[in-house]
Amino acid sequence: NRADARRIALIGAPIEVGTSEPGALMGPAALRTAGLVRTLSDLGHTIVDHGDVAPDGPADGRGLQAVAAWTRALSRAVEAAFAAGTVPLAAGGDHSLSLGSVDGAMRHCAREGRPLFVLWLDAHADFNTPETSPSGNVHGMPLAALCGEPGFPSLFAEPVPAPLPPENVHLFGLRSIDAGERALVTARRVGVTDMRTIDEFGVVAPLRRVLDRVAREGAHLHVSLDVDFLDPSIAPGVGTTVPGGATFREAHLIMEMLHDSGLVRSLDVVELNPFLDDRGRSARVLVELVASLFGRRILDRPTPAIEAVSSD
Ligand code: EXY
Ligand code: MN
Ligand code: MN
Ligand code: MN
Repeated sequence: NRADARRIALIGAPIEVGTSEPGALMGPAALRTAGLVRTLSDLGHTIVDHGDVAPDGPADGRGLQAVAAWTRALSRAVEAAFAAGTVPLAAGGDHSLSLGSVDGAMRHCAREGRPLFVLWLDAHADFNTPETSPSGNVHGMPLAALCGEPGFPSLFAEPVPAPLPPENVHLFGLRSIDAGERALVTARRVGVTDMRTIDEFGVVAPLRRVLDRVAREGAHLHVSLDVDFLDPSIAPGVGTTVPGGATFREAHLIMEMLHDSGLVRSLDVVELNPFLDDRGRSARVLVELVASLFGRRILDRPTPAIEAVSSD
């Protein structure tokens, strides 16, 4: 029985109305097939699979109305998971699902009187509005909607919580951004660790700064992991691959650091498209990464501080 044993609520969110590339609705099934539940329970956690959420209202066609129906349903499921004292793990599904999971986390945090901080591991900024979006795909817009940018129809259930402060969002792994969202990300002072920064400084120093701030502010940390954060060579199963992504080792180290921080309260795994995958490879990589985030480690002892590593 591990000291850091958690109770985890797996919530499938087979959403693909936010993207123009079909297949993401198979994501939750592929993560289950790749052994997500067994892997986490073998680590000593209690994990309950709540099955897939169903949209609350008509969700035909692509676009914001359909996304709103999923958002309301997922937000409720995530809020209920928090209320039950579990860690919600939302398995997608395209990235529009984070409208629901982050909305649920915002409601939970409002009740607890704690700030919410969102770490967005993604090649993209997902900060378009209906006006700036070049594609009209809602999976490129969730952060703008969550941060209260104008131009969206009502997506959230009443009463709508106060918007997420954009300074409490950190984009990590960014390497593809549209002109309109670049202007917004800059103007709103969204935190960014782009690939240029990672190339120069690695993942450790930038992530430590983020985690230190979350700890200092006593904030609730929500992590949203988009498959396209990873390099397409290790995770081809996603509709929006961008070259030059995180290596397995970088991603793995990030997950270990997140675990060791003890700060993660909720997680999304999004954009897995099994129809585009190569014999389940991407699903398996994701399960490995989630396992590391939940405490799988090579040795059963903490990583020593560098001063303590003996030279002989
Ligand atoms: N920025 C592009 C758009 O808005 O269409 C691409 C967005 C892809 C979003 C993926 C999920 O991260
Ligand atoms: Mn994304
Ligand atoms: Mn909490
Ligand atoms: Mn992306």
